[in-house]
Amino acid sequence: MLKLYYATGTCALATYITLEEAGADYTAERLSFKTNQQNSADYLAINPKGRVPALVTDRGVLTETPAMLAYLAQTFPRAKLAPLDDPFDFAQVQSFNSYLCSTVHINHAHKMRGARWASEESSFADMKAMIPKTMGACFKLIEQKMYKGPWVMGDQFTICDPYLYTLSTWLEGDSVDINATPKIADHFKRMSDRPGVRKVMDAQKA
Ligand SMILES: N[C@@H](CCC(=O)N[C@@H](CS)C(=O)NCC(=O)O)C(=O)O
Repeated sequence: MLKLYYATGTCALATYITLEEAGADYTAERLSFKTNQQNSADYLAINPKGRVPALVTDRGVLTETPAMLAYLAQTFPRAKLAPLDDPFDFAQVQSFNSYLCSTVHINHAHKMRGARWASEESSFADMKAMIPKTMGACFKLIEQKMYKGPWVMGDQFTICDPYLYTLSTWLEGDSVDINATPKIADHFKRMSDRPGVRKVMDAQKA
């Protein structure tokens, strides 16, 4: 059975939702960032990066969201969560998810995790002040140039959708108005109504 390590309000939500959408048999264990559990000896033995998510499989531990999402799409092909038999289409899925991971998520991280890149208080303030601009610009680019509709990749719901939804949940806290990107606002609403998404959001609150 698969086991997901997650914390609430984090990028781990994308993998959590995808486990549901895939119909996977899994358990989920919540870590507390308040107590810095991601850096506890027990958790570092699972994921030495000290980050969530981590997915324990029967072959070993996987980290990095795009890798986990692709693994789930390939492991549960009947859920049709990616165009697995078309190398170009699959690469487009990976391209979208890589952008979320390597650019959008990193912009967001400048709010709480500035100490990764600087040590002066003034640097933190400067980084935080940039977030509405950088996150807003990323979401505009997604809306105008990347999003196909009605799902991210077009007619097929894919592993891009839970990931975009997850990062969209951060917009309000980042002072970005989701309604400035109407297609993504509509995507957010439709994702929120999916039974799997509701189940995961409720489980996170419990
Ligand atoms: N590239 C990784 C990023 C993982 C990551 O940075 N996770 C954050 C939560 S969104 C975390 O665990 N932060 C804890 C910390 O920095 O101490 C992925 O996409 O899975």
